[in-house]
Amino acid sequence: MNKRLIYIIAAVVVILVALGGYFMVRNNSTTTNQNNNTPAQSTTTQSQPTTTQAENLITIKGFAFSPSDLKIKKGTTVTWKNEDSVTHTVKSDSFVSKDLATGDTFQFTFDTAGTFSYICSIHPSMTGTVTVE
Ligand SMILES: [Cu+2]
Repeated sequence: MNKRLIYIIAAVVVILVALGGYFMVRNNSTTTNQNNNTPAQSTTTQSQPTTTQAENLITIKGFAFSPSDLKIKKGTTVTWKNEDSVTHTVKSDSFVSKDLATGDTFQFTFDTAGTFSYICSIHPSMTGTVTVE
């Protein structure tokens, strides 16, 4: 009789330990998931510097330069990107690009202060200005 009782108690203890272990593992994995969420949020915040780079980008779209009046500091490189379906150019007294097909870019570094007016030599009604401080 006593031996049977000991076996039953032992069995109950084993089941309780097993269940306890199961719930502990479950709680741990939940905590790990919460930790994984935190770095993902900070990655989203890091995408902000992209806006700063775009400041020196002039897009050519809809037969217009955008922004048409860009202010920069001396030594800054400006990039023009043609996003139109037709070919455009960037032409001024100081710099001239080749024919820019769709997706093509042109870069110029402004080392002297002043106001630089430019046009598209194919469509002279397209005008823009870069002011270098
Ligand atoms: Cu043009």
